[in-house]
This record gives sequence, structure tokens and C-alpha cells, in this order.
Amino acid sequence: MLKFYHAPFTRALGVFWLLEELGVDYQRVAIDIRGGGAPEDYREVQPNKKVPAIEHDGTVITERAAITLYLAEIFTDAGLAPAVGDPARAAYLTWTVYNDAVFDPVLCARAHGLDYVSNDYPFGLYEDMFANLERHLSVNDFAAGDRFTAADTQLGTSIMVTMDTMKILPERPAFKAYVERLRQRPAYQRVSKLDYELAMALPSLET
Ligand SMILES: N[C@@H](CCC(=O)N[C@@H](CS)C(=O)NCC(=O)O)C(=O)O
Repeated sequence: MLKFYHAPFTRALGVFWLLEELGVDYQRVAIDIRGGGAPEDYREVQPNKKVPAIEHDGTVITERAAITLYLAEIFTDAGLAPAVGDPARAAYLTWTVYNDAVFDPVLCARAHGLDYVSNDYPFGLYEDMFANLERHLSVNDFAAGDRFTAADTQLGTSIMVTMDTMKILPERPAFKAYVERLRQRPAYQRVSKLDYELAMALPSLET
């Protein structure tokens, strides 16, 4: 049994997409994080009351990078996790973690106008992150090189949301080409439509 704790229009999107790419059966559990926040008893699943989280055969896994690596390796037949010994594994691991440890906090800091020096924060400077990302996607079609992996569900959704929706990440040809490649994937198209429909059904987001 696989449960996916989720809310639409959130950082859960990448895991939602990954579950569809893997083609596995899962049960979606809606967590209302808006308004007053998630119910207190959700802390038993996710101590910080954040989404996403998953529960697989009674074991809870939290944090997007951990969830991503876990799912892609448990459901290895889908071929979305470069195996130990595969040269693509280094970039696969690096970009899955970089997404949460550097990309996301750097953009949050920028969105909130945080003025800081690199050494004071583990995620470093926006300029360094931006240059690294642009350099990488200018010479690689995907996060792990020339093929789609689970890392792209995370990095891809992060870029889509911050560049296209939030407009914090400036557009660059390499970023636009990357997200266009990802948007061709049927699993992404399914999830993006469903996520939107779920969001529109929320009382707080109805138009
Ligand atoms: N470090 C977490 C962050 C997840 C996160 O920030 N989720 C937000 C939604 S985008 C959330 O659940 N916020 C609800 C809250 O903080 O009350 C992860 O990567 O899984």
C-alpha cells in the first residue's frame, strides 16, 4: 500500500508527477495546508506538517529528495534511477538534492529580499546557483545527462513554478527548452491537469 500525502499547487507536484511516471498504484490523501494549516495530527506523518509525504507498506518517508530517491529505487523497473556504477548516477543524486538544498532556498531568499553573504548560509548565493543551473542545462537535456530520470520531476517542477508561475527565476533559453521537453511527457500532462482541477476545487482557490 502506497499513500501520497498531498495538496495541490504545492511542492508536492514533483512527487505527484513521479508517481504517475512510475505507473504504480497509490492512494492520494488530501492535506489541507491552507487557511489554518494542516491538522495537528498530520505531524505524526510529517513532523513539520508539510507536503509531500508518502507511506509505503507502513513506512513513512518525508522530504522530496528522499521520497524521490526512495520511490525511483523501490520501483526500479521504471528505469528512472541510474543504478550504482552508472556514470549518470552522480548527476542524478546531485541535482535531486541540489534542488531542495540550494535551488529552492536560494529562490526563497531572493523572493523575500534576504541580504546575506554566501558563507552564512549553506545554500550560498543566487548568482552561483543561477550560473550552475544555466551551465548544466545548456549542455545537458536532463538533470542527469541525456535521459529523463526521477531528478527531473523535482528540478523540472521547481523551474516551471519559479520561472513560469512565480516569475522569480529569469527565463533563459536553456531553462525554457528543458521545461518544454518535460512538458511533452504524458505523465506530466496528466498530473498538471489533475493538480489544477484539485486546486480549483478548493474553497480558498475557487475562481
Ligand atoms: N522540505 C520540504 C518542504 C515542503 C514544503 O515546503 N511544503 C509546503 C507546500 S509548498 C507546505 O507543506 N507548507 C505548509 C506549511 O508550512 O504549513 C520538502 O522538500 O518536502
